[in-house]
Amino acid sequence: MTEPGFVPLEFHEYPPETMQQRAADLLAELQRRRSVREFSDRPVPRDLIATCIRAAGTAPNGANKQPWHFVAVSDASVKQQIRAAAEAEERAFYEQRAPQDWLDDLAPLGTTWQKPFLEIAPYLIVVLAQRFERLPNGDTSKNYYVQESVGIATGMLITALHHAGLATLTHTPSPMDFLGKILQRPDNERPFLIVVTGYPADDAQVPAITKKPLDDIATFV
Ligand code: IYR
Repeated sequence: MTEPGFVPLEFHEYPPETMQQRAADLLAELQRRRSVREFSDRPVPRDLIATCIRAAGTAPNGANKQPWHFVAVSDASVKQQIRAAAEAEERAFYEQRAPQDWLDDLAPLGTTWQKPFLEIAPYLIVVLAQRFERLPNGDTSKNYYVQESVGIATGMLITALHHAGLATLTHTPSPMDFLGKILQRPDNERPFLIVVTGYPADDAQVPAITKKPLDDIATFV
């Protein structure tokens, strides 16, 4: 491969007060983000989803391999298949597999095996992690820090969708191999999670839970 070389950094410097204001504004916006489980079926423009996926694709990642793929599902029959397969796994989880302490931890969230939002929400963005890359000549090429890279990209996707004015839910049916099959994804990809997105239902409610204070989550040395 030819070396891409180097270009000057495009860096925006702000006055210190502006920096503080920008940080506080973003904090306030992110504090309004909640995981939503009651969605409206109101449509969302495909271009909006595409722009948010492009934002996710700017994430820092191992050796710039960009080891992710996003499948934005709006097709009703594909959503129906995903719901049916996810509910089968979730039912086994809630009724058999989950240890009691896990169920106790989930109780305040009010979750059950039923996932109607998988059909109601206009978009299910399935995030897939590419464990390695398949080159056009059939060779494989290594990817690095795949979980970290895809996790960061997913965080940026959720932030972009929230910033654009959409509600999201990170949904992790387990196991979720069925997603690769339904979506006919290649064997180098593993489903990472589903970002359910759309407008919230008019009467949507969220659990009365809070975030830890700064002192609990940060230490300055
Ligand atoms: N995947 C299940 C269970 C679940 C697990 C955790 I950890 C959560 O924070 C929420 C749900 C489900 O989606 O219901």
